[in-house]
Amino acid sequence: MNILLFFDMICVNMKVAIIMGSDSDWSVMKSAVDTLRSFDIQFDITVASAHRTPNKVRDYVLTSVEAGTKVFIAAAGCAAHLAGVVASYTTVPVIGVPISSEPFKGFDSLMSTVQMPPGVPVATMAVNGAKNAALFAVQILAVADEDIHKKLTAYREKMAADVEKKSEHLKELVNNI
Ligand code: RP5
Repeated sequence: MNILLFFDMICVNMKVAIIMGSDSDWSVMKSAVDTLRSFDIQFDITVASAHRTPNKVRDYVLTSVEAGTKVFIAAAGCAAHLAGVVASYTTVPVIGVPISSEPFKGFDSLMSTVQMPPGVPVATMAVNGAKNAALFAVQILAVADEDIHKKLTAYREKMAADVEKKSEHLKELVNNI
């Protein structure tokens, strides 16, 4: 793949790059996209496989770093080496999302993503943990961005308020039995 073509494809202000091993990972990864959008975080997304298209993975990572990407999210299933391979090409933080797949329900993906050798870490989320991957990316960006930090604080406050509402609702239900 031509490097210049990648420059055309990648938004200059992009903060997060999402790489999926296959388009079949999209149904899980959609929640990462939804979450990044809810924080107004610019991102790029592509399909590139550590095994099927290793050269594309390398070109995409190097071009994204050049374009200013601050965090990678790499999602893959089966023998999920994608996040580790992405991490091998950059010192930009890499968040791994092991995707659930048959016949091991994501345990294979989890082990392949989380068991990195010392020296090249991947921040591995839960199996299918796409939403937390996006939130963790937002947290990394928030360290150096006050606007994002404020949005994160508001997000946490709303989450806590929602838990309280649920608690009150449950009490009402129990009292009316
Ligand atoms: C992995 O193999 C992908 O990330 C996907 O989770 C899994 C199956 O890929 P497909 O055969 O559906 O393309 O590389």
